Amino acid sequence: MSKWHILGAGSLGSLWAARLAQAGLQVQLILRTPARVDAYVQAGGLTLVDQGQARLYPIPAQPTTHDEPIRRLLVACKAYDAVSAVTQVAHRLVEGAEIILLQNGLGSQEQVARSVPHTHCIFASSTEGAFRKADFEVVYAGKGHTWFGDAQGNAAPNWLDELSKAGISHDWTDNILSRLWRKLAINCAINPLTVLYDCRNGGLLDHTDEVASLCQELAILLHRSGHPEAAADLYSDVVKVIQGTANNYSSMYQDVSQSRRTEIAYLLGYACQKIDDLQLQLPHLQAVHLRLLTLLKERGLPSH
Ligand code: NAD
Ligand code: KPL
Repeated sequence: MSKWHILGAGSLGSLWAARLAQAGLQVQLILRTPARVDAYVQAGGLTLVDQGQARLYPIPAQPTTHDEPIRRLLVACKAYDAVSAVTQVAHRLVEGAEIILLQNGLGSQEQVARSVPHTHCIFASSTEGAFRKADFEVVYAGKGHTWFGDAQGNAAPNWLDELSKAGISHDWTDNILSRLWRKLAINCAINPLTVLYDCRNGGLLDHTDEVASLCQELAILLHRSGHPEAAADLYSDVVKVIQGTANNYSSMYQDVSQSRRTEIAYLLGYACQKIDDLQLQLPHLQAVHLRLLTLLKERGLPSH
């Protein structure tokens, strides 16, 4: 049984680490620097708050500079940090090591796969919800599901059984890119508008014409990008997500309101780059992208 090395002890990384450790699996956290490891040791481990109950998990942690070889790596950084984080441990990855990429959106997965060609990358698309309450303390906010797949068409790995043992709801798909595109499209139809209208997801029910125009253009983009199945019933699904999460603030809204860097380059930015590459004219998407970039600039936040 390979050890689970987890790169990044933020929201999702901690959620995964705690559940795998609880199932008796070998877990090793990898933190940015020796100073972060010292702070982690001071905290006594990771705390996961699930249904109001806090539990401490004293999972071992090591810095990226450690020399232990890595056979299985779960990358739990933001999309914009994924390549640089993986590069920091590239020398530790054995030939054929498995890398599981939890990043939202598209673009970072290909960047990572290109940067470590001696490994085998598996992409994931997750609807789990977790947020950081404090350093090394994470709240499990909403149970979701994670899809895994191999864009190169390789068969499902045998560690999926370990996820079942850890109670991590999942499935394998032969078309992970289509799943990632579908989630990207849903995020592109909701997240930027919540920032621009300064509202919860439910506030978009007052702007359904604009949501519908974005969905129409996203469906064209999905078809032209080779993922027509990801376009099916997009608008009705987006409205269901808006209604089902009406009281929530989108992840992009939360990032902007807390002056944190967003993952825009891997969501709407990725979609607009694809529109340019395909020489399409999808004016609503392009206009929302520009409005969002302007807003980020005004707030002093990066556009990438
Ligand atoms: P997060 O910011 O809570 O955690 C990222 C962690 O990575 C941080 O602790 C950061 O310090 C660490 N990190 C960055 N660079 C590093 C490096 N070089 N070495 C070691 N650690 C490093 O982010 P998150 O919310 O867990 O999101 C991770 C990814 O999962 C994102 O792409 C996000 O969109 C996606 N996602 C998150 C959720 C969620 O509910 N949080 C749900 C679905 C998908
Ligand atoms: O995934 C989301 C996000 O906020 O990033 C949605 C589905 C829009 C829910 O808020």
